Amino acid sequence: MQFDTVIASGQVVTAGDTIACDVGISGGKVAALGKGLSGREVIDASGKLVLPGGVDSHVHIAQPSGDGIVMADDFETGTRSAAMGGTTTIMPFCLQERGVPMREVLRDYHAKAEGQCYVDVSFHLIISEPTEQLLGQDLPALVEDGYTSFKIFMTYDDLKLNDRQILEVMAVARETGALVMVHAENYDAIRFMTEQLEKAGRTAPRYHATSRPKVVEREATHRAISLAEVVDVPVMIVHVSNRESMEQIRWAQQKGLPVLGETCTQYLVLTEDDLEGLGMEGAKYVCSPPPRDVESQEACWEGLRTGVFSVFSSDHCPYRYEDEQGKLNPNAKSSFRWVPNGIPGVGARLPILFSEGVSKGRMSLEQFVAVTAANPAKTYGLYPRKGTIAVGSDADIAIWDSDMRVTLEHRMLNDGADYTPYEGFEIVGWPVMTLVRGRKVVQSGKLVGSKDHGLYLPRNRSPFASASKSGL
Ligand code: DUC
Ligand code: ZN
Ligand code: ZN
Repeated sequence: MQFDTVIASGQVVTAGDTIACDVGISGGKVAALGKGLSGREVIDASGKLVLPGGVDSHVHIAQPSGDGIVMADDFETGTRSAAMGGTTTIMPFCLQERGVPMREVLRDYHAKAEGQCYVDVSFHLIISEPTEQLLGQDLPALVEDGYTSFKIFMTYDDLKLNDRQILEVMAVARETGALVMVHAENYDAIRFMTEQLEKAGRTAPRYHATSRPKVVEREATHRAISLAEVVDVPVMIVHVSNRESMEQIRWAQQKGLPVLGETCTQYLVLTEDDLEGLGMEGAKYVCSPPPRDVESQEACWEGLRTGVFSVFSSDHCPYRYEDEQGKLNPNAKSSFRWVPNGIPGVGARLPILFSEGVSKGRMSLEQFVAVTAANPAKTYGLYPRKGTIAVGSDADIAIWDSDMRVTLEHRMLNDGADYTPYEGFEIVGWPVMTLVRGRKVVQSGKLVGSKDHGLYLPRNRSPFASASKSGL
């Protein structure tokens, strides 16, 4: 039998195993795993690792960001950067601005994404205004249509839900089998701290981190877990930055509660000191929750290694630095409060975790695949189509050279930002080829795909969420 493509003689890694074999691809799917396969095109992967393409389940693309602020990536640049870094599926958020019906929000996002994606894309919803119409009619229908996860915020003026509203959204999630993702930081404490700092003239970017200390995250994490327990619904705590919050999740898991956790690149390799910068340079690292300290980094590694965090994401949320619509907008100098929150990372996520995790012996290859591809795909209802290399799965594959040494430069990431917070990082291990459904999208650092190849993916319900519905 002749396959369309054979990836020959590599080490094929999944979340379960590493096996020396060829991968036969036909019709964009993995059609066979075995030795001596023959194909119309043969890609020699000898000496290389053949991994499932990354699934980045937490990215922000073309998201409304407030007056005069524009996100650095649209779907073309965001998906291009994902592919450069070995990621083949991304899951951006469709943010509901208050007063706008969710269906309208979705129409806009779909229009922005249509024909502009190098990799596959699926959407979470951000709920900022849980009206009766949304809770009673729209969300149940949207879950049926494949929008099976919602993010809610416990902070930010324009997004924050109060505890009552959080309970109401969670109740709908329980009814419909959707998965709730929570941004856990205490709104009032952050406002209080921000006002105190501003009064004291402490307005530089570094005070962003001072204004949201670990305790505001730990308190909100515990509250989110408790509210989910009241409703009896699973919950995913996203972008966890430190030990205290990680330990809230571990405590809940040990109690048998269906609580999931996610951490991100910045919490493994950046610290609050990066916000010091010279002048306004610290704005490049302003994100929420903020990066913490070396002990927090250790805690996040521990959370990944021990399974407290099952998902590792980029939280790619890019704003240009030298830009009036970005980090250096006209208000930013007057206070950190006006520096848009978020940093780019969709392209750097996998190389950094590979280098810091696998190459430095902190995690196995299989663990790397689990937290970057298989678990996000499972958690959000895309598995086994995505996140593994198995017969019948989409042939989304990244071929890695585990010995390749790269000094990271922003230009390699090919996103729409004008910097990377990871500039100059010494990386060992690099994705040398990315295939999406059998088609090459990146080869040797060059974009060779086309932006109409990426598909929109409606999703199944999370197996974690459905399990709870049936009485976990
Ligand atoms: N939350 C995110 O998930 N991303 C960036 C900013 C934020 O607050
Ligand atoms: Zn968030
Ligand atoms: Zn985010």
